[in-house]
Order: sequence, then structure tokens, then C-alpha cells
Amino acid sequence: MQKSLQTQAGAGAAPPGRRFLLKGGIAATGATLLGAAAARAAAQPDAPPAAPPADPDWSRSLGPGVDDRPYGQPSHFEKDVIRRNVPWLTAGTQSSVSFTPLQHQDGIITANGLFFERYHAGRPTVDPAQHRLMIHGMVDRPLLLDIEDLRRFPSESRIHFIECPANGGMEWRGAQLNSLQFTHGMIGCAEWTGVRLSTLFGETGIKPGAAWVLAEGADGAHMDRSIPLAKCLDDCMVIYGQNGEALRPEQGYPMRLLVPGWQGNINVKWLRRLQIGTQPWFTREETAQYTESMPDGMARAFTWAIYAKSVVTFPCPERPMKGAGLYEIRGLAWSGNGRISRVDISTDGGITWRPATLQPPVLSKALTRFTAEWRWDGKPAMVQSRAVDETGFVQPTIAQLRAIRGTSPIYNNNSIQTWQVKADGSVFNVQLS
Ligand SMILES: Nc1nc2c(c(=O)[nH]1)N[C@H]1C(S)=C(S)[C@@H](COP(=O)(O)O)O[C@H]1N2
Ligand SMILES: [Mo]
Repeated sequence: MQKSLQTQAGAGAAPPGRRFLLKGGIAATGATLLGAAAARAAAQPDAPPAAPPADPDWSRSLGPGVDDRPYGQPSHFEKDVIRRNVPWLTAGTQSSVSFTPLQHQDGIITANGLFFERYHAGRPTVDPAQHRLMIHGMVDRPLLLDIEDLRRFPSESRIHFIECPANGGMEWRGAQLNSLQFTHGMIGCAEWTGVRLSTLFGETGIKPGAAWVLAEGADGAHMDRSIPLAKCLDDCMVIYGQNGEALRPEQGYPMRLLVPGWQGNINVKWLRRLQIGTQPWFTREETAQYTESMPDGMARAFTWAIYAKSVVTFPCPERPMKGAGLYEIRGLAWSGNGRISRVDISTDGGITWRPATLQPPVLSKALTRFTAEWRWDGKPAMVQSRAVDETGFVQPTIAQLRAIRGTSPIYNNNSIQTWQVKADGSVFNVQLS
């Protein structure tokens, strides 16, 4: 009896429970999805071993004390919730990227161990005792700061997403990867703690005529980007804290630049230099890279902000449906230009739309959760979400984007995602023309 109970818990008791809940619980009681009666019913599926009061091993023995886990880890039943990469995309240490498992993210904050990674030259091991940040160029008093100096300045904590503009880049020519993690997982959202650039520049002073800042990393790539001084003074920060602990090595330990709402690559990790000047530097990272050719032969460069975007995270290819019944569609929306003001849901491929509920907090330049009730009739469906931000910008379709930018870009694909739900509940990445 105990054995089968444990096996069931280990294999994930949720699917059979949910099936029961939706078929029996809801139909019989007409109660809400989360009603107490339904919850009790869910804990008591057809198989007798789960009948309460269950008395498995863990209820009849002492567990380990606090000593075995000085740094906590998720339950080992969650071992498949990990960052993953696309083998043909990630070439090795010269250039690599891993994706956040958004299909398992239950809130707006991305766990530090699951935050996507993008390395142009691998992940350096930076010794904070030796690392310095230099602020120089058109300043009155150049500064050389170590991490302790940085931590003495007035600090702020803010919740923002970071998204690589290549997120969705593999989908320009057609639906390619049957996975939420791979179509949308080059994004994460964290509570970041650090010092505003306006505070640091207040210390150095800025000479008249200054208009641009060059940010440079300490890794082998020396990733460098030019940023308008106005943006730096508006809301950029040098970050040393991430979700309640030190910035992770993957995210730029011991310090990174945060450029809220702007493309991931501008958020320079392992930050070692800020130079103030009068014009952009036109570095390789903003000429050969991170610009894109338009169908007419012109190139779009300095495309900074992430435009409004959203995606349904349940259902999705990794999280299929389990039979007809009442469900909650769930998803995430974000904009680099401010707050999300509205998300609409379609289950018929964009023919009809209805508003989703935005779940607080709805923060500027942060992931925002949305939900919508859906009574699925068990017939094929096309699930979509469409975000609108506070500027009034409406998330476009892939057809609208292609009409302007063709099928060969890599960057800035913020199009509406379509998940095709088949009658058996399986979910597929498709595109509607
Ligand atoms: N120094 C440095 N900064 C960097 C990079 C890099 O390779 N080196 N990658 C950039 C890119 S392309 C992105 S999308 C983001 C990714 O941030 P994350 O790895 O913390 O998710 O970091 C940016 N900052
Ligand atoms: Mo990126």
C-alpha cells in the first residue's frame, strides 16, 4: 500500500488527480475549481492507496535535520525543471545560450538557478577582491570602485525582466521548435539590487556636452555597447544582488549593468568600465551584431526597447491538456516601454478575443501574470494571447511583422504565439498566416 502510494507521488500525482477533479469534482458539485470539496476529491482518486488518512513512511519517521542542506535545493522530484539548450544553436564555449523553463514558472520571478544564460565567450570566474569598475571619460572625477565601494552607495531594489532580442529568433521563417522553453525562454525576471547610475555619475560629475556611455564587460568577449546618457540617468543601475542573494556568476557576478526594458545584450555582465563621451562608439556588438537587414537593404540598428509581448504558459507543448473540462489559461506578458495594460485571449486562432485577468503586481518593465478561465469542450483549438502596454502598443501577429521585416531577421520577434490544441490534449507550436 505504501509502496504504490509513493510510486504515485513520485510519478506526479497531479495528472490523475486533475482528471478526476475536472470530470467528477466539477460536474458533480458545480463548485469552483479550487473549492475545498474539489480539493479533497482530488486527493482521493480511484486507486485505494491514496485514501486519507494516508500514512506513508515520511509520516512515521524523523526526517533529516537542518545540517544536510546549508544551501537549499528544489525537491528532487523537480529534477526535470532545468535550463536547457538547443544543441544545434549553442556552439560551445565561444557562444552559448540556455533557456528558462517558463512552462514551470509559477510567478513573475525567475529562480536564480533557472535564469537563462547567454555567453559570448563563456562564463568567467571573476574574483570580487580583484575586480574593479572604472568610470572615466567626460567626467570631473574618474572613479575606480571595488565591490565594497559599490555597496556603500545608496541602494535600490527593483523587479525587471531581461530578455535577449534573439528570443523567438528561430521562429521567423516558420514554427520550428515545439517547446515554450525554446520559443520564449531567453527571458527571466528578478528582483535586482544595486546603485543607480545617476548616483554614481553624481559622484564623478559629468562634463557639458556628454551624451553617450560605453559599458564594457570583463569577460573574454569584453562585450561592449553604447547607451544614451539620458537612459543611463533615467533608470539604469549597477547590480550586485539578485533575488535575495549575490548576483549569480551566470548573471555577471560580482556586478552587472541593468538597463531596464532594453535588449539583454545591453545589460553588460561582469561590468568593468563605463566611459562617458559625446557619440556612440559603433562597437562590433552594435554594428555587425544586434542590427538587422531589412528587405530593402537598409539595416535597423540601435533597436533598444523590447516591445510588448506575451505568451500562454499553460497550455503549451510541455504542458498538454488532460481531457475536456474547466481550466485556467495562464501566461506572462511584458513590455520594455512600461506597464502591461491589457492582455486578450483567443481560443479560436484570433477570430474572437476576450480579456484576461492581470494578476498583481503589474510592474513597469517586469513580467506580468495573466489568467483566464476556459471550459474546454475537447475539440481542437488555437490558443493565443495578445498584450497591450501603457503606450497603447498592441502585440502584432507574425504575418504583420513579416510584411515589414521579411523572413530573415533574427531579432525582436514579439509576435503573437499560437498553440494548437488537438482533441487528445497535445499542444503544438504553429503559425497562422
Ligand atoms: N560581458 C558580457 N555581458 C553580456 C553578455 C556577454 O556575453 N558578456 N551577453 C549579453 C546577452 S547577449 C544577453 S541576452 C544578456 C543575458 O543575460 P543573462 O545571461 O543574465 O540571462 O547578457 C548580456 N551581457
Ligand atoms: Mo542576447
